[in-house]
Amino acid sequence: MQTEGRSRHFIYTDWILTETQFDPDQLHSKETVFTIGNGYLGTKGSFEEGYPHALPATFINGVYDDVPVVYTELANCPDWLPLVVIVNGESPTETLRERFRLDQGEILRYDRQLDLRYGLLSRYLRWRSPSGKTIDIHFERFASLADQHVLAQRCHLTPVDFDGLIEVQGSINGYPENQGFNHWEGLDQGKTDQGIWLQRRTRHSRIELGMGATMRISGAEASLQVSTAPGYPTLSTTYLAKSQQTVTVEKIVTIFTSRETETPVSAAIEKLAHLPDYATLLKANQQAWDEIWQQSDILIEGDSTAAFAVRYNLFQLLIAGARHDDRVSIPAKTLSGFGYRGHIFWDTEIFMLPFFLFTQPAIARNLLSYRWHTLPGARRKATHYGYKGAMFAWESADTGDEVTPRWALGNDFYGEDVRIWCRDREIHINADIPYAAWNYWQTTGDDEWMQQRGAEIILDAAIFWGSRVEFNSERQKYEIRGVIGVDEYHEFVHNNAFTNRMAQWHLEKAIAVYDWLAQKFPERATELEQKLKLTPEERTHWQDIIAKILFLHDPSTELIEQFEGFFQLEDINLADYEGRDRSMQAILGIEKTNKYQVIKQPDILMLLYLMRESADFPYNEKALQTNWNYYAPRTDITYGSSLGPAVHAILASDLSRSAEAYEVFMQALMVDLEDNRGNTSDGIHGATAGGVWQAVIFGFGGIQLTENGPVANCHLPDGWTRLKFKLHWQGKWHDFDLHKGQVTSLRSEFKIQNSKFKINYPHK
Ligand code: IFM
Repeated sequence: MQTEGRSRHFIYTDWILTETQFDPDQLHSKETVFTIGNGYLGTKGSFEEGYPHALPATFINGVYDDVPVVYTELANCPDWLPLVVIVNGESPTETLRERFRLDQGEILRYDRQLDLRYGLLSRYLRWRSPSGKTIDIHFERFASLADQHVLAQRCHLTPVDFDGLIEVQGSINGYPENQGFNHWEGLDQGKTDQGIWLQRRTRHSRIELGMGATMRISGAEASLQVSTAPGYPTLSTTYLAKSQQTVTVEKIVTIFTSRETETPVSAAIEKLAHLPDYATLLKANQQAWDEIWQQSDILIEGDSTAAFAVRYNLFQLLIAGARHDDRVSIPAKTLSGFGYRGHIFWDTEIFMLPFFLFTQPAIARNLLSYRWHTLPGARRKATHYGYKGAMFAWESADTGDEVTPRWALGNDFYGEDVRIWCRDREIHINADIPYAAWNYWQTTGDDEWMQQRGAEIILDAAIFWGSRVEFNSERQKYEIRGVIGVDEYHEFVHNNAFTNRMAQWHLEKAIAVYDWLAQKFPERATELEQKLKLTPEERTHWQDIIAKILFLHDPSTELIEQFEGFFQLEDINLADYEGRDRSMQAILGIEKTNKYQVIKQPDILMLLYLMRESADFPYNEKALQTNWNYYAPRTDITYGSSLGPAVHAILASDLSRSAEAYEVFMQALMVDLEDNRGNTSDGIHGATAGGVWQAVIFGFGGIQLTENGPVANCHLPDGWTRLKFKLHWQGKWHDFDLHKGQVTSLRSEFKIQNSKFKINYPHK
């Protein structure tokens, strides 16, 4: 049975998002929402025919090029979308040529649909031209999941009330821009028997790109013309259209870069020559998507908006995760926008990765291997700052060198520029990446990856901590001073509990990995000892840090101080600011915010969440309750970071605060569909999408990982009657089909008695 939800902007059915009205004011956010892709590239939902101020964009993962201030960015690639329809007069001599576009004439029907099941974007239009000719136009496009180098478009054209000439032009636009900056230099272009091709190269990184395009027409007699306007090769066809008769135009595009082949243009031309028709390509694409959804789908019954929107968030992750490339990761804004310039943050490992880990482990492995490939950059960063080992970039791109901009430029003529300190101080990422690598290993049992790649990540990043901590002889404690924690509202703090505990946890695991390696793969252990200059003294040093690192924790109440002096800061009652539409930092300013107990995103609570599977400090029921009571009311959850709401949803759910959990969950869930932070035009919030998956699985599904596999202890929100999904764990699929109040894992039939707080991953 199909269910339907509605919002201000959309109709949601199980798999299909429908927009029934075009609103030019939302042009850019909707370009993001209707992004399609296949893990190799992402293409925004811009219109085939163009629109004033539109920002069409296609990002191929890994295709970075230099740019001032932010160092490097994903280069917007030549646009494969242009498909222009021109309604001519009744004879070739008649001069009236009316180009279909939505800012002219009259829109009599408009439906834009994204079918998540197959990654298919379509538009159904009835348009009356300024001179009164009415035509039905149905566009369709997909980026093939079956073959990542193939992109396909189809257009059905049916004149409603006229006979006459119709011209269709399909082009590749070789002049794409990144906010006014063109990364491409033209190398060559041409035509073949099959169509047109274009060769471009990025200006600095010198990545070559080859594209080919062909067009086919059915339902009318027509020939193809080729025009090779510089940088804008075009195929066009003109036919005599008859009222009520449908003609179909297909445009197929192939695309390669020198990241995959030495001869991208030849590869594109060669592939084009051997491709079947659109319908066959579509079928292969559908089969590929069927397989993906079999593993990754979540079925929700009883809440049609959530049912669709959860799938929407998963879809956005699935089209961003590389299947065939382990040298790329997923940028914070996925492959769907210019925001953060395609840079990669902890968002990937901590928020997005778990979804892949439990449903598409091969993609998880690729994402983590990206960090292994970028270790040389992380080592350069450590050396630059005077530390040892690997210091992962806060913002990373192709090489792993730090690419966080030093300054954010002020908008107003006389305002100050803002120094961005995250590159220097937000170092918790150095434990977040090893945390993800360890969890990958524990969840998959992939010893091969661990010994070849994971161990090097974990050990070299641990060496960094060994050189970064400072021993305070008065306190007889190790400290980590001068950091930014997860809560970025406080920019220079000492002994942030999240950073200290994650570093400690990391060192514990580094020792476990080191010992495991020495026992199971002694040659690799020796190799790494030599390469990383890893000595027995270093191991002893790690043990000492583990034993003596400082935590500001009151064991009688379990309250943890977020960092030294946090409790002395001026307190704040966020309720006094009710009705605001901005973050507290925007209201108070950076300086003043630093002085208040107001938090941008869960920090202590994030730590409790990440440590929930660990038997020891600081996760226990009392700690969760106490710290929730203290920190949740001081967190700028709605206007601070978009990473916060999903985490609050999970913890609120654990604390049986169901209504609250659902409320914040919906903030995360609808962040892009409803553009509830007003910045969807910058791209999809990838971390939020990953957080949504975790909130459903670990929050509402109550999944815990026991020695016998994942077990559910669900607490479904009101209205949810069913929650169904599967998880891959230790080489087996575990199916869950949950109904309110149920405690079960279908496959393992394993029941638990409230053992939530004492569960360990199986140790190697
Ligand atoms: O990584 C996040 C950070 O935690 C909060 N600011 C935005 C970044 C990118 O999403």
